Amino acid sequence: ADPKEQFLDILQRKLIHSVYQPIVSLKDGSVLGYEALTRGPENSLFQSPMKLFPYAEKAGVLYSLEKIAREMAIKGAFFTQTNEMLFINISAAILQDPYFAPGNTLDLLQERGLQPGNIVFEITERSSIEDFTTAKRVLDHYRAQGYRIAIDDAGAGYSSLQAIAELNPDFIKIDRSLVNNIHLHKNKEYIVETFVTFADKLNISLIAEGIELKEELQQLTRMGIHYVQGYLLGMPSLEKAEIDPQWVEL
Ligand code: G
Ligand code: G
Ligand code: MN
Ligand code: NA
Repeated sequence: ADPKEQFLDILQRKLIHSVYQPIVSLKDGSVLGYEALTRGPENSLFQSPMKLFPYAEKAGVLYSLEKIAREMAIKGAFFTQTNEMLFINISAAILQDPYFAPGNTLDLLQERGLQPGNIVFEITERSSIEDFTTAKRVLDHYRAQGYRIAIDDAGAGYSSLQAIAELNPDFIKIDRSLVNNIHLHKNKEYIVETFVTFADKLNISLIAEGIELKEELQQLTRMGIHYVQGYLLGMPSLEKAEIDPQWVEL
């Protein structure tokens, strides 16, 4: 069918859902929470979020799609403990919109007995934020309501450490390109070391992403990373991932 028709059908009938990938504490193996990753209908042009979100942005309906994605992420999430967190990706473009995250997010949370503190909004640093002042104001506004903020894909994009510090996030997620074979590349090790020092001074929690090998996990554990995420620990899934306790005893 025509892409436009397919896309409109998805939007109108809310034909998206999230899969959830665990984020694990290296201190005790507990699950900090899950990252929600949006999926469109299976076998459609828009199954991948990399098709879905850019199409919405071009069509001028990113805000509507983001709103539905948040709704479906919250409705579909499994919470076994009240202190677990749900990490939700948001497009950088949304930060230029002062009406982002309207009251319905709060209603959805309350329906499930959850609070803004259970939600972490992930903002990628891959696309540069055009109007930094507005973005910072929007983020400060959400933090004041109790939501938490993570800078996603750190080390891969355009943000300086100064810009990251200014946004004052609760979490920094180190991009998987830095994690990939970190045990074999001294340069990657030095960059991650810098993040460890920086995060420690500013009291920010560090999450390393994209861990696939036990050598990577060993290295990151030695370096003092707080939390880890990746295929080795758990795949994005509709079901709650079981964490293998061996990984935190390395
Ligand atoms: O698992 P994966 O192929 O889902 O994700 C591909 C990309 O799509 C990642 O960069 C991820 O951050 C992004 N993404 C996944 N879900 C969402 C979402 O709900 N909103 C936005 N803005 N991006 C998402
Ligand atoms: O941009 P962001 O970090 O939100 O994107 C997350 C993306 O990374 C999703 O597409 C998710 O499916 C993918 N992902 C999660 N864990 C791993 C991993 O261990 N290896 C790789 N290659 N991708 C991963
Ligand atoms: Mn992410
Ligand atoms: Na990321």
